[in-house]
Amino acid sequence: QSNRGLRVGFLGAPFNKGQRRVGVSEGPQAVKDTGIITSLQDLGVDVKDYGDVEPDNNNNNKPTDDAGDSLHLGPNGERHFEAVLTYNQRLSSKVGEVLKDGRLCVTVGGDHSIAIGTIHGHAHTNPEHQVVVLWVDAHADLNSGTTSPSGNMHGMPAAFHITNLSSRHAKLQDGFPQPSLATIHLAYIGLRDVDKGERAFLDQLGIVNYGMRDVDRLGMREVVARCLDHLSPSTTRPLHVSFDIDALDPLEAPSTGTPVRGGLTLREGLVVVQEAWAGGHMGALDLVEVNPHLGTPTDAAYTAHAAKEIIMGALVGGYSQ
Ligand code: B3U
Ligand code: MN
Ligand code: MN
Repeated sequence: QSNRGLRVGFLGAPFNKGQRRVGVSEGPQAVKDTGIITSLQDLGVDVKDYGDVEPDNNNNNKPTDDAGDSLHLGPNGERHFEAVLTYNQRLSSKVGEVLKDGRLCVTVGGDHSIAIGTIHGHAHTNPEHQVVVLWVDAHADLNSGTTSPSGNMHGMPAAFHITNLSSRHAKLQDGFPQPSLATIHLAYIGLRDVDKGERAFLDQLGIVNYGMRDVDRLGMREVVARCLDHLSPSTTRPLHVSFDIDALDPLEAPSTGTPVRGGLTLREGLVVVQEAWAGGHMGALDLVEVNPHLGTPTDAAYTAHAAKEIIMGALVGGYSQ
């Protein structure tokens, strides 16, 4: 199998204000340090590095628990509401730029709040303003300010995109972000730490979600097959994969902000992205929540390596040559 013809754009999103731990803004560099771009080029992929979308200077990219840093709460208690949304507005445009260059857009975070911008950019660049989203995560990231136990916006990005939930979210004055997803255009894999309000949304809206028990019972091949069958990505409705590294078990990916035991093996994570790759129509991929400041340097390198494997699996189906 040749990867000639595959064109990829790499974006770094070193943003950390969607949560409270220092270091997740070093995620893009840690993943790049694995040599992923060279590895892809060695496999015949045309890769362009678009660099990082830098957070505003006046945001300083300080984590939200820094002493003396005002929280700038949103109308429903969202921490750093405006900083998160203005950053994502810029990120959305940049993702659009990469896609208009005819490249599959890979965005490396950063915390998961950056999926507000990546999915927005992907959806609104598409002529039909539509994408389908496969969300791979221990968490549903479906909170609103009122249901969130933490006020952390990395626990909210999915909800901003769902048309039926967006009225629960305040927006920037110019209306950003505009929702683009019907509930049938989102599916989850890997859930095991879902808040009460999130569970209510999943059930009420009938959003397809496969938790760890489903993975145990059905096996990952069946779980992914069902998700892809449900989402049915196509040229008019390309696939966006938003992969939170904490979907993997902490034994596989220890350096992340909110690890939850009992997660996916790296192999299971690879089955998800390889099947998504095999099905075609992937337009964009997020890889988020790698925090190289957490754990030992060995943990950090191990986690970044897992991230590299997941990205390679999604882009070229793995290393098979
Ligand atoms: N659901 C919790 C915890 C959480 C969400 N996403 C992460 N952690 N990474 C919340 O704060 O919304
Ligand atoms: Mn997440
Ligand atoms: Mn998560």
